[in-house]
Amino acid sequence: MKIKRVTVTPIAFRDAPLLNASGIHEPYALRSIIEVESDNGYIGLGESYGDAPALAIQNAVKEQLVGLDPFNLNQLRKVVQATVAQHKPQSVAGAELAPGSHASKAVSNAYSAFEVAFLDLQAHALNLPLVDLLGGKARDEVPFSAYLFFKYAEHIDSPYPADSWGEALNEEQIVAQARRMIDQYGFKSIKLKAGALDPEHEVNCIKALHRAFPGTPLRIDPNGNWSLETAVRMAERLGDTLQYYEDPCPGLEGMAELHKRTGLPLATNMVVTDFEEFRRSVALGSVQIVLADHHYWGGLRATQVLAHMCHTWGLGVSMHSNSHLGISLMAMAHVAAASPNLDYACDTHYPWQEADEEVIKGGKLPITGGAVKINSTPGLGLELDYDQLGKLHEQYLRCGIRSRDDVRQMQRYKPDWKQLKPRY
Ligand code: GKR
Ligand code: MG
Repeated sequence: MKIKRVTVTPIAFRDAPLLNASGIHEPYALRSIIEVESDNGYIGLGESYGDAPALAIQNAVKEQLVGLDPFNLNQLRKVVQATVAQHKPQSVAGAELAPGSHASKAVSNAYSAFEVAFLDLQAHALNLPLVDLLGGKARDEVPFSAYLFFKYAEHIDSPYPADSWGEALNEEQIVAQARRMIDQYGFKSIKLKAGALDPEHEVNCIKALHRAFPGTPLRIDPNGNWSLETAVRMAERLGDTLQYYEDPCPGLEGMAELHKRTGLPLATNMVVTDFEEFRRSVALGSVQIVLADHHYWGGLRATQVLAHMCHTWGLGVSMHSNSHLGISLMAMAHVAAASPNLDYACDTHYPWQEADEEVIKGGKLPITGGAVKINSTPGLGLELDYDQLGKLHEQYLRCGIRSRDDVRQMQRYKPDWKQLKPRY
């Protein structure tokens, strides 16, 4: 079996005005949809970053994959390494919260983008679900967490009609957002994206969630936007309400000190983003839970290695997410299903994506009882809807956004706004 066609299609889909430490989401999120087709008619799918630097590398790699054996992942890695060495990518300004946009992650990002498609193709050719190529199912369904955001009711200059979630800036609105997500998807854990408003207010919102959903595991994630002193003070106010405290303050040293002073379990997708940072974190005792993400950790197999390392060092594993569609959701679910110790509910932005903007046949994937089911259809079990792909590609061409920049977007609302690290 040889690869005969590879396509990379950039797409843009509507994204809500969600607030975070770097500012606010732009009206469209970018992704790339990858198809790898073999000479005997199988197609493997992948979904990855759609920012300009990531796309440039994916496009340069794709040309070199025709003729390759889709089982030869070492060859894929060689092609990716050589291509990145030629491209010398720059980091995208204003996207610090999207670890995949860091230049240092270029090899692992691009490798992962194609590895998922190669594995999907392999699994189709073998008539097996992808999870079987990762060692088989450790669980039949993968739990995800409700992912709450402070948000405005609509984007500046109303590029399209407001989303149906409405404004969420106060306790009542955040509790209502959680209630709607739980009613609709059955989530059994809740994460609140913080670092956007006053920390005392954000902690009050966690307390309101604690009162409204007693017994539900809660997490707060200020994306390193609180100083160590603020994170300690908020920890005192939070008491034992949290399942874990995600990236409250910056840096491996800061997190280590915070853990020493509070004893709280700390999770991260910011200070441990590769195996070198993992090593330093273990030496310092910085974090107790690592949030995996196959998109920048170097694919599904590397994510399993990470999970295994966490097991070896007695750390927990959970999963990070950025705005994404169904191919990413299913890839996350398959690797989580195949990783026995990935047993915290994973993050997902999927509920924020509109029902009419999925690229896979049949529309948005179901999340029921808070979980995604792994079924036994070959590969990821997905096919592209080419009308939808065309529509979202047209939207990409029209929207004018080429790299995520939450800082610049916030400056459209507040011209004097500056990113400070940490702000509080
Ligand atoms: O989409 O605003 C967002 C998130 O803040 C995202 O950029 C982060 O990478 O979800 C992420 C996180 O858990 O830190
Ligand atoms: Mg996070």
